[in-house]
Amino acid sequence: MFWQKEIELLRRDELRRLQTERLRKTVAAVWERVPFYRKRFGEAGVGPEAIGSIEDLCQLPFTTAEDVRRSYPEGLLAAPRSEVVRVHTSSGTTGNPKAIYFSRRDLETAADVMARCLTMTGATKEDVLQNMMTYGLFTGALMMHYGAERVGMLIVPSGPGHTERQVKLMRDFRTTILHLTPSYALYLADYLERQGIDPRKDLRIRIVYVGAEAYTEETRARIEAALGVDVFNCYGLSEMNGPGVAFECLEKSGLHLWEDQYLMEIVDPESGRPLPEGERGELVLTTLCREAMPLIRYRTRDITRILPEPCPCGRVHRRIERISGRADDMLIVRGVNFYPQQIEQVLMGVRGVGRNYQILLEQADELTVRVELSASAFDGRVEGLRALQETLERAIREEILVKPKIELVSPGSLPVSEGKAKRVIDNRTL
Ligand code: DLL
Repeated sequence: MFWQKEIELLRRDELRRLQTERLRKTVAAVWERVPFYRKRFGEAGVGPEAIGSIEDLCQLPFTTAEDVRRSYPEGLLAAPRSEVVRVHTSSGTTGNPKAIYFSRRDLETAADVMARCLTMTGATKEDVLQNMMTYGLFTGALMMHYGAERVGMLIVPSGPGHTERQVKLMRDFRTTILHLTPSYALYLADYLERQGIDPRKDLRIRIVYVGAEAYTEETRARIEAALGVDVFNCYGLSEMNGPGVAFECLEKSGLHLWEDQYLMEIVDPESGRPLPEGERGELVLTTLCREAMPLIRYRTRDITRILPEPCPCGRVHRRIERISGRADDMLIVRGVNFYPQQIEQVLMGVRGVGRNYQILLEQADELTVRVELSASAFDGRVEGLRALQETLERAIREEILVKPKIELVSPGSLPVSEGKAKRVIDNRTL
């Protein structure tokens, strides 16, 4: 099903023409109205006249998260304040958050793009969406909310947490779709199992939208199996409208990135050098339609690759692979580099492992992985647990080339956060 069929099925040459026109307009707008960009372009020795086609994009300088953070609280506004109707913030690990502004038209466009995503997965106005993301400065809940409203769904704006109440709401309002983080989805699955609630019989959920955190295919498989639903991956970031920048279609094999809205590039995360299509690197995005706060060549720090093959669903917008992690999240232990998701991938594929884990880094580069047991493994005998411990030690060492210490803990005993999961605790001092 399509929401904006004429755009979703645009021919590639038509899409290119549209992108070129929008890019030139965006570059001219930031040159004229954003002192930050005029200065940056000047330093790089380029101006709007240098941008004749999308191939010329690489002449423009990058924008980094630090650039956006430094512009707080005014933001990199390209519209008069009187034309701006919303601000969202995205908190970094340190210092000021990033302030992202939207005009009325920006919000309208974002709602339509989100409606495209939802319709693409088979959702209709008959659905009831329980929005379990955080409402507020975070874009996660509100942008989904407006998209679902545009489709005409009944929305239950429950926000996260209070799992007992969530289940009551699901029952009372006959919820068919959930929107939540993967870590909360795992927790919910665990909670239902502990309460003896069978989601297939007792609830009506058929679709789950999961995003805001990196997670693995193994985690998706677990959520689908536990809840008896289809899980679709939703990617986005506040700097680009929040959720719905890229979304999976019914094929569930890569996420269509809406190329009429964003120009994508993949660059080497170290050097910033553009990489050939198909190679894995850092995703860089340029907004094509934003009025209030356009961003040029924004370094997302997210690692992925473009899947160049056409999608059987017919949409021309190219797909990206599931985000495998953030360049900033890479861990270095005893001189070896790896991403936390590599550990998750191993854990979620092993029977006996429950639904939550924590990675601890201590002095002397000691790596400990705390793993919740599944309910059935927890009731098992000690010998079984020792074997499980050895299996995990071996499998993780094979994957990341560092031998971890495995601590098995009881189901539900590790902390669950209401927002994004915090799974890595690094107690090493430099
Ligand atoms: O997390 C927007 C969002 C909300 C996306 C709800 C999807 C669903 P920020 O707080 O600005 O915005 O964080 C953006 O989260 O750069 C990625 O590192 C990570 N991220 C978001 N979605 C995914 C995903 C929202 N599906 C940052 N897979 C991004 C992996 C994701 N990482």
